[in-house]
Amino acid sequence: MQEAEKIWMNGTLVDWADARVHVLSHGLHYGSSVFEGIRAYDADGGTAIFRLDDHLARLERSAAMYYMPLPYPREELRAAVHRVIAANGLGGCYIRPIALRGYGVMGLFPLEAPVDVAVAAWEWGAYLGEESLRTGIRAKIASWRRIGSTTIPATAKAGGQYLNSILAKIETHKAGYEEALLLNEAGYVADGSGENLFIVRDGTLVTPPLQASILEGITRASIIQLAADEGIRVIEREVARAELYTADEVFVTGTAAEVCPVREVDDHPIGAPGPVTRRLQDRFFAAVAGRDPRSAEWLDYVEAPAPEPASP
Ligand code: PPE
Repeated sequence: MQEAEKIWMNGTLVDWADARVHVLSHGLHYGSSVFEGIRAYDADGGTAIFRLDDHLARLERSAAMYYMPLPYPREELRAAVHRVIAANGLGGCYIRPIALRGYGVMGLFPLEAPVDVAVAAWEWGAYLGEESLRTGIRAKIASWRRIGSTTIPATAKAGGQYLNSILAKIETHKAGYEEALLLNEAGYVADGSGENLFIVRDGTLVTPPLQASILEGITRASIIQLAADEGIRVIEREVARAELYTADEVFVTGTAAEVCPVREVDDHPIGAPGPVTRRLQDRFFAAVAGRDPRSAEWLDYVEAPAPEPASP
């Protein structure tokens, strides 16, 4: 990974190499952490963080789901994100806030463990490969099913649940594909290992609903809004596996993956990237780059760091 210099950890900026936790931290053993992925973009007018407040709200909901008190209020975490970007002199970057059950207790009852919070940021280019956004990716349905919501709530973004995505990702990577798509326990399409999914059928955008065991993606919500704005009909409904093979277009969305066309599913070619995907990609990338006043409220501009006091 591309290292930066400083990480915000439990209230202060520390050197990248010093942002450590104890090997007996609860979160490491049992996956008891919650996290976010946020992007900032080199926008007209400075470095712009995309939907920061929505990401921090989701972090709070994820923590609440696991009875984890976040020791820092939203305003402080918001300031931490700004501080990390400014201190590292970053423009476009990926931001990873994480809260984990820390060191102090073992065993499955976690409520006595302290909660550690960190915010890191670094440069992270195209998640699914340099060419992916232009030419699309090859995806395969994994044999592993998405964890059902009666097992682990899909709407909370918690560390442990990613073991499910990791198995799916390794399996499809070994088979030579760029991304794994997962079906839910009922056999309908849920999402990608780290993205939500959309198909286009006869000009209508279709995406699995929250009940399909998906993460409530912020990029997904943005695309739904942009599509509605473009006059494109959007339906949230169950999607059958075979619909992917005959769809006019398929694309995936996520903070890391952005808006990425899928050009093949299970070796069925799909005409990618199609006109609807292109239109929504254009709207999305204009919005994140501060080139569309209609989406201005989605951006938080990073204030330049305060100048160092002059030494006497
Ligand atoms: N589904 C899953 C399973 C998922 O992990 C993500 C984000 C999404 C949907 C899209 O959500 P949103 O980012 O709010 O639009 N995946 C994050 C982690 C990626 C990683 O490799 O780490 C991300 O994109 O930041």
